[in-house]
Amino acid sequence: MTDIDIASLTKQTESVSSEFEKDFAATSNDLSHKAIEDVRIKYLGRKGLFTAISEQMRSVKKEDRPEAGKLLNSVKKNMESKLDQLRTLEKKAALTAQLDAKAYDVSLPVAQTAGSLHPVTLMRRTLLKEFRNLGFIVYDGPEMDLEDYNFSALNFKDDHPARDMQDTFFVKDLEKTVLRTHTSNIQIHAMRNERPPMRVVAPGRTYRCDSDLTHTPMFHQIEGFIIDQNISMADMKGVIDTFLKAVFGTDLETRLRPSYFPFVEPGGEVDLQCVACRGKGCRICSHTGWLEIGGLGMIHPNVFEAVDLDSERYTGFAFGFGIDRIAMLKYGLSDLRQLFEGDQAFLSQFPVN
Ligand code: FA5
Repeated sequence: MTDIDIASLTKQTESVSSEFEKDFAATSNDLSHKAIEDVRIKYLGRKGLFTAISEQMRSVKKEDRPEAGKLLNSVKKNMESKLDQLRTLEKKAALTAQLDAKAYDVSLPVAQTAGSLHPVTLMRRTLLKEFRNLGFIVYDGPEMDLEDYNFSALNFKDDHPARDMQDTFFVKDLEKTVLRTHTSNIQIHAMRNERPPMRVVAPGRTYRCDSDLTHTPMFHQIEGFIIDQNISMADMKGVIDTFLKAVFGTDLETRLRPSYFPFVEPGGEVDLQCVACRGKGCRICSHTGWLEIGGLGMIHPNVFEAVDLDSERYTGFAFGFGIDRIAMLKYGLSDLRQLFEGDQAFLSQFPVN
């Protein structure tokens, strides 16, 4: 094979580069994923024009090789960076087209758009109405709280995995402070402020490092508990059955199964039949036919001790349900994250009140 000198290699790359620049300009004016891919394949593909030149490297005269290497590298870098530019332009154009297709007329008079309530607001109101009917008072409390309220007083040991950075948002520069991972912190606030008999519900925002079809990093829970003398699991089952029937009627099956939470003993979880597949098993319910909506149980004596209540004298039960999950099931949503995308077309399907 005859040796190739640097002059001949330079000539070839100039010719291919100039053709590439023409294709680059033409594709910039007519962007599509396919057009960009075609340019890439034409030059950098297995049988591409640039690839063919770089394959001649083996035949370049030994003394010309360092210079030839430099030349080919810089041509290739230029091509790759221009292809990246085209990809960015294509993404921008797609986004603009998407926004244009959903253009809102911001000059429309307010009276013509009735507005609607967010599904989570609708569900929170439904739940609060039912619990008020059952004699509960509504309590509020901090979303950013001390670990003591969120974990320690609730009988979470220091090495409990929920305290891990992977699950919990810790507040930077504020020692022992977290975004509450559940509304159970309200149990401690309420029990330290009031004395039994108590019948409390507390809805609110909660936070965890979580995101998939049935989890969002910010979500809503409703906590509830009753403390008095002689409160039993039968009372707990009565309250839970009543509120589930009020929300879902007899439409969906529910089940109660044992589970562990450090602040209750015994503890359990409530599952609702998956609305999407009616219990057959699908992607949304991880093929189990059920979706978990919350936890519950009899309040642990260690919790009473942490708030100076006599656990010989008082008993109680507590529960914590995901409001968004209940809304998801009630309104038949296939992805919980829809609730927080702010899509007006989705939100306007819900009633005004
Ligand atoms: C708790 O948070 C307990 N505090 C519940 C409890 C209260 C148990 C009182 C006993 C007594 P859990 O981690 O399972 O439990 O969450 C409760 C519910 O919140 C879940 O069933 C689910 O409906 C909802 N939930 C949890 N994480 C998310 C999330 N990332 N996105 C949306 N909903 C969630």
